[in-house]
Amino acid sequence: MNKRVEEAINEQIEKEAMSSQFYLAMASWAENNGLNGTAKFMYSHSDEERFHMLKLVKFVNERGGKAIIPATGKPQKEFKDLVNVFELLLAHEIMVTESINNLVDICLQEKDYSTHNFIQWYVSEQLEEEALARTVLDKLKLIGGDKGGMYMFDRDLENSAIQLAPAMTSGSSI
Ligand code: OFO
Repeated sequence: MNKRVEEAINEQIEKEAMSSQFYLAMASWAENNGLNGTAKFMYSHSDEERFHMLKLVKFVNERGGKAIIPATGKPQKEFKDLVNVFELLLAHEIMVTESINNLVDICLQEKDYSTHNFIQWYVSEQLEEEALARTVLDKLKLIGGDKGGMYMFDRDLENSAIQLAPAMTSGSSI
């Protein structure tokens, strides 16, 4: 496997692992603050990020490279409120999108067209994740501090968490 591409994918593996841990910390915070729907959504999201990481690990190893399993730093454990949680999530996803774009760029420079093809799945995934985070943030801003609105929001997120799980398994095989 092309060394430069391998290194870039290993960096991406680390970012997906960081994403998984970050969303797990958000899930735990939400659970401790009575936001069970949000917690469920974040637990599913964390699992999804782990799936993204595993898919890359297997791809590198199957192509004759060596996937490096990263240690990740401790994610923050306190958040101001739900708006803060989703603002951080969106900022994180924007960073991940930039990283995926950089990976696409490296594949093209190295003329690694099969990896380029494989990475397109991540390009679409990032589009969806950023759009979802923006939609959620818009909703939260509309609700403002309204308690009834927050209750409904948390319940709605619980339902979207239920929808995330099948997409994770049917989207693409590892
Ligand atoms: Fe892996 O998609 Fe978010 O980070």
